[in-house]
Amino acid sequence: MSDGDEIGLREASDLLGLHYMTVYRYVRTGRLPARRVGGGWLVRRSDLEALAPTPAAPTERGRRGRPRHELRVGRLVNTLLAGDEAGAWTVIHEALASGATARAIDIELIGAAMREVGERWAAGAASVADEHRASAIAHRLIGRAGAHVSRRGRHRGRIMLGAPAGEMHSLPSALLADVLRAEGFEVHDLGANVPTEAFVAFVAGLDPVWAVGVVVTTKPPARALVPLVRELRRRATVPVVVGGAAAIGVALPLPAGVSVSQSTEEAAALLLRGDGRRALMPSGGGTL
Ligand code: B12
Repeated sequence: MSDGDEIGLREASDLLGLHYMTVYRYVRTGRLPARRVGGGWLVRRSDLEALAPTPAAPTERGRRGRPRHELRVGRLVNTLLAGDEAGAWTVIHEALASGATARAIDIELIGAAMREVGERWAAGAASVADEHRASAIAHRLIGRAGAHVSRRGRHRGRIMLGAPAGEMHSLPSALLADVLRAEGFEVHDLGANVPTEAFVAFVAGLDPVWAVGVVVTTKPPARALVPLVRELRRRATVPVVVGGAAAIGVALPLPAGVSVSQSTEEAAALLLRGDGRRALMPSGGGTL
């Protein structure tokens, strides 16, 4: 018998803004507690709240008054964690269809969803395998969405991105790469854990390079960061922008000509400008 707090899977999927099969998968995998009644399942409304994402920046409003953007991030988190790639793409596709920019898709949607995946993992609500599967799907979503948001025609310059040896997060540069491509740049993203020599030789061989972005996500920043940036400046005299979650508020002994960005927006602006010569660390740690 239902106790009033319980609802069927159809209503639950409607409330979560997810496909029925995604919610069914949650039940079958134990992510959503459920009670079998006759041929169907009942779940508690209160358990649905645990699946809701943390609030994101409000934009337009959805049917139930929750910001549409927040609903999309929530649906993306849920589909990513359920391994529902088709459902995840539907969320991205809807956002593209409503005119979302590369920034909105990559940073505000996929990036926000991956940060939430990290919160769930840190809280023990998602396994390491769930997180790996979500990351793999996120990479493919970025690739598919990229084809829709990249600008065609002659490019404005070439930007190199990558993470130093020891830094295993590749999504941050993949996300920023699409934002820069949408601005008309040719972007080469070397991804995570790039050996110093390989990174420097590649940049030096790709002359002319407009700017290089080096991203660190895990705190403390990978030990290879400083030697990499020094070598980049020594052998390829290009503007270098260091950034990412692990660079925020950190004093790094970096050479002159290297900017340390404190946000995604700032990193994008510095790379697009290509001057990279401004010392940004308020503590004075940005240049030596
Ligand atoms: C997916 C993931 C992984 C995957 C990465 C898969 C991949 N291919 O990228 C795997 C499983 C490999 C992984 C490994 C680890 N992870 Co992890 N991971 C994550 C997770 C869930 C998502 C990362 C992500 O893509 N975020 C989305 C983007 C949008 O986030 P972002 O960092 O803000 O990125 C933006 C900015 O960096 C910005 N940006 C700003 N300035 C600049 C400048 C430049 C030049 C560029 C290019 C970009 C840029 O661009 C991005 C776009 O907006 C995060 C959670 C989180 N909060 O991010 C944890 C997280 C980053 N991981 C964490 C940890 C602890 C680890 C491990 C140490 C776990 C372990 N014990 O092994 C290892 C790290 C190993 C290493 N040495 O690097 C912690 C880090 C905590 C800390 N103190 O640093 C987090 C925050 C999880 C948590 N809540 O604790 N992880």
